[in-house]
Amino acid sequence: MQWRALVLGLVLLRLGLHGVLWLVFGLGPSMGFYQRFPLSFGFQRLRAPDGPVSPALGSAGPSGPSWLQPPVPGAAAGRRRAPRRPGPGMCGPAHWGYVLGGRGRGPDEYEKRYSGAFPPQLRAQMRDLARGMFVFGYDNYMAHAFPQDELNPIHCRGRGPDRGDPSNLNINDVLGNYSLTLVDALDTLAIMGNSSEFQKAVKLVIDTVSFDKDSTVQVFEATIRVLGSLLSAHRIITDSKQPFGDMTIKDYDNELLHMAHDLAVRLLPAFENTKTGIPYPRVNLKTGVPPDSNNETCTAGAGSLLVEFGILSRLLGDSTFEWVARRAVKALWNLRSNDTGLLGNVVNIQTGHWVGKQSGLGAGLDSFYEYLLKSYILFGEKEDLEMFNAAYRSIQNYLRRGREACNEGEGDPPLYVNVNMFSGQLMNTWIDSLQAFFPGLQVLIGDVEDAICLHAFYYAIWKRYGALPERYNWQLQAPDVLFYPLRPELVESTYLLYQATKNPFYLHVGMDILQSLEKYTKVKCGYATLHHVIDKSKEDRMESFFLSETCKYLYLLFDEENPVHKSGTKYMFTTEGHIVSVDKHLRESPWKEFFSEDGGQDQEGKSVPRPKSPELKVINSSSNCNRVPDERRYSLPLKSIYMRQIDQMVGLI
Ligand code: DMJ
Repeated sequence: MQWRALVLGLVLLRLGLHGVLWLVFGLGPSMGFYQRFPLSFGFQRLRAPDGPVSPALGSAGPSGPSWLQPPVPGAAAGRRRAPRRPGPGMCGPAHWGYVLGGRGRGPDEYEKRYSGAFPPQLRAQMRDLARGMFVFGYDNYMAHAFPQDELNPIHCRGRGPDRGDPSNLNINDVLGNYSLTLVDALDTLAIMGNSSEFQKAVKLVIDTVSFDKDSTVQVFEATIRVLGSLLSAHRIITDSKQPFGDMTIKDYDNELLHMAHDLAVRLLPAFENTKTGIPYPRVNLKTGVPPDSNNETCTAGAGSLLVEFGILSRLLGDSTFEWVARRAVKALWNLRSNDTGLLGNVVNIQTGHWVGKQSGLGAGLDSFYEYLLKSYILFGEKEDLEMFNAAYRSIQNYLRRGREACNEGEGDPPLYVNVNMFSGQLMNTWIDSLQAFFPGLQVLIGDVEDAICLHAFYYAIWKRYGALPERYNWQLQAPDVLFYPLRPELVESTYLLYQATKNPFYLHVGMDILQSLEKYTKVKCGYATLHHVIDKSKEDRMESFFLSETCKYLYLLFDEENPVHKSGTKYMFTTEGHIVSVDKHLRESPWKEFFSEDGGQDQEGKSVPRPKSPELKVINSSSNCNRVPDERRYSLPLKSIYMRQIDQMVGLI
């Protein structure tokens, strides 16, 4: 009798205990007794670390993810809510690990791998690795390729324009016979504090580079890689504060600015004889627009010139350059769809008809969006911000698929797809590696949460291949286009997200990227384009953006004390990764009345003050999370259950 009472008592005690746990924490169903009751609290419907896929989490199964479905009309309209900024919880203890990860079993695999602090020694090691990567590529370029444009890193040779095959645009659009790699790398030398090499390189550029060349180049490429770099280096040289060390040049007489002017004048013919004001895609630096020129241009190519042209105009006090670049942006903007507000990716510059109706965030459109915002940050013209905000709304309404919030809720993670600009209907099921820049742009506007999710998707693809395929088909869970030319976009977003969140997760990501670059792309004389991200075969090409962007962002990610994010100066990166300081002189345009529709005045003729610039997250280093002792643990920026979901959706696990 006594033992029966004891058993009954124990059973009642257990029931009571489970009841309390169930009511307070929702832990009941995981315990044997309750397993038959399909209770459905939010997180219990998500997949346990080793459990089956829950329909509530979304579908990477045979029917495909929900990204195939059109967004519910108007559903995303309100998504541009007050952006959720990373709160103090970002740096707090990993409490989600208990709730979502390995309940009762300690941190799950993601937490084990990513939530630990990043020791300062490891960080310094990674910074040195990034610097070494740049130095190896740069020194080999100087030894084997200069004064040619690019380094062929496998055969240790130089490469210039393909004169034998003018239709080889992949080469000829970029290589102008103007020592491209040296010019493009100038400000990376300064950022790495290498004043002697910076001074030597600037003198070489001044003494040996000429734009009086019979080269037909793409206006966009010449602008972002060459013009932008010359302007950036000029500003570094003439900066009275010299935050990177002594980067002054003896007897400097604004030569780089004059060179930038010379180049821009040679690009100007592209803006003539065009009925829409949208420029021709290519010019010959000696003779202007070729007689057989193509009338079709991509939106990003024609509409992402304003930052460099605007800086040049404002430094010279000559409105011409900004005027033509701004006219092109407005012409494109006026051609957007009345229904969706979206732009296509290819347009005829004479008729204004859209030849390519695909609207997405990657190739053909990427930097168009980027420069609407960055032009505003730099010049403070209100209309640029208005265009950007309207574009961002259309992107959210028509391109964004998946669950509303990145870090909570059910369904597939958010993804930005390619749609028809007029109907908003899905055009294909791939995303490209260029789109990986977008989380960085979202950081600048403060939409950090969405940035975290999109970045995580691209990082999952990187983890799968050790690189980013040029196009990845999310429905097939396989690459559509297999090469990886050492692009910077994922590193760029990683760096900007780290600056915004200070979450060491992004240092782990950077280390991962750095190590796979070393492993898969390093060759005898530099770093080589991956021809095939699966078999890791290579092409003998190292594009100039590898030194100007990829190495720079990796270095900055690990160089905590760098003046770019330490000094009182605010820097912005051009689309080619060149730094420009944001200062009030660039915001003083003497010709404002020509550009601004309101002429700087309200309807009653009173002058309107310039809008304040948004606070740049990139220079906000108020958090001290990077200085915590090594044993600290951090909550992951994206809950581990969602990381797992994304890894499954790209076929990684
Ligand atoms: C670079 O030239 C620039 O980042 C540009 O905006 C896009 N393409 C390359 C890098 O991928």
